[in-house]
Amino acid sequence: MIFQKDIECMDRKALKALQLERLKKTVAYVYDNVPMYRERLDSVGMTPDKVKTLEDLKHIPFTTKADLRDHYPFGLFAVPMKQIARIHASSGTTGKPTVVGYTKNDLEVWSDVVARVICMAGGSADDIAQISFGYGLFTGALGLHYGLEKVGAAVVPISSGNTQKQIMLMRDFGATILVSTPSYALYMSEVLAENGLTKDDVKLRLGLFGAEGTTPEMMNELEERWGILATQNYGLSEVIGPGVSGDCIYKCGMHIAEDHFIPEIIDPNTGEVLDWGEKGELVITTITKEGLPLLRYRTKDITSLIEEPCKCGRTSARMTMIEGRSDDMLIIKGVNVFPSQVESVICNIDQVGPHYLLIVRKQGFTDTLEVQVELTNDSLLDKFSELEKLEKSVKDKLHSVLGLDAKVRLVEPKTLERTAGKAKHVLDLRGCKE
Ligand code: DLL
Repeated sequence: MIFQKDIECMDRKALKALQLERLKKTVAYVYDNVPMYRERLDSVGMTPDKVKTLEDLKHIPFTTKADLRDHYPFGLFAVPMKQIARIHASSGTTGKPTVVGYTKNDLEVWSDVVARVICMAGGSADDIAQISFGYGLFTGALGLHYGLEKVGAAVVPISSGNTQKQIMLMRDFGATILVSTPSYALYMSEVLAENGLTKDDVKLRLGLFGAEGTTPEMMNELEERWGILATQNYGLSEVIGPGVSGDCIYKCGMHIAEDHFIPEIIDPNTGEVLDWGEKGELVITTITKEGLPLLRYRTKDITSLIEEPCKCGRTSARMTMIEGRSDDMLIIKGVNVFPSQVESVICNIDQVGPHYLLIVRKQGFTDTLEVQVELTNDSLLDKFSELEKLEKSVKDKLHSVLGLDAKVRLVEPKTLERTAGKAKHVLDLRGCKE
């Protein structure tokens, strides 16, 4: 039974009682087994016996990525190594990766929450799922892999890259589900077209996309290009990997597995807890994990929480599409800019997109933003005045959304870099000598 109605549609009062019971256990568990947590909890007087209500959570100090780095590789594990059954890591762009460990039971919970996400998006044992995430230390591929197996789908662990082969096998095997980052699904659709094929030549019906930011516009684009229902799911290695939350078929916010993770929203600057519905940084406390339990982990992801019940019948809280990461937010001439805002604009202009790159430079004391965006076809290339008009129109639309003047550079189709994993949309050259 994959739709876990008793949990997913639980009365919220009962759910909160379950969360409190598990929170108390977790605080006692980390106090006894993780020296960093014992020290931290002692330092604020939050010994386990002080946790009486869910509101007491706010008295517990945050955990950050820096804590994981400072205790690299296994210093925050709460069990001896012989109980660790799997190790994953998220690739830091610089330095050492963030290392996470799972006990056998954690792996069970993980495949369970991923199975929920698949099931709520409409995946079932009738599906053939092509997993085009890179296999390895990244949690995306193996996370979805075990969840899909639990659902009973036939799994094709093709991994990422070799896009021609992806298209060939997608057709030959009749994949009905594609699992990838949104940006790789977009690139694959281009390769499909380059092969003279359309969505009618494949059997895909559902996209399970995640691991990077996206926008409603990009999801619509993917639905059109592939003829699918494009859903997204969210998670992060530190917390478990994919499976923290996911879209149901109504796509009105990603349902959070609240029986395992307690979400909070905070002001990223002050750390103050915000009301549900307000936008801020997502903070997660794990309440069932054994290997690497985390109290109030700061995800850096900007979202808001919805508590009203969903049309699908699930009562679990939902989180809105991630607007960006607080550390991805660019401050240009004092204005806050998220790459997702640029994505929304360009996806709504027929002649350009959806690939783009933001380049930020410092000229003298002034920040400048250049937005490189691809023409959708090369028929405009030798029509100077039309190109100029288009450039101005993109610039105006960007200005109205960002409140900032950006230099727009229209580039030839298929010239911006494609990736098989998480897309990189920003090149911040401030601080570099060009
Ligand atoms: O990306 C886990 C995952 C894999 C989730 C596959 C969903 C599907 P990390 O590599 O540790 O783990 O990166 C976590 O990726 O903090 C977000 O910033 C971003 N992210 C993940 N899912 C989404 C999403 C995996 N649906 C970081 N929308 C997170 C926006 C996402 N950002």
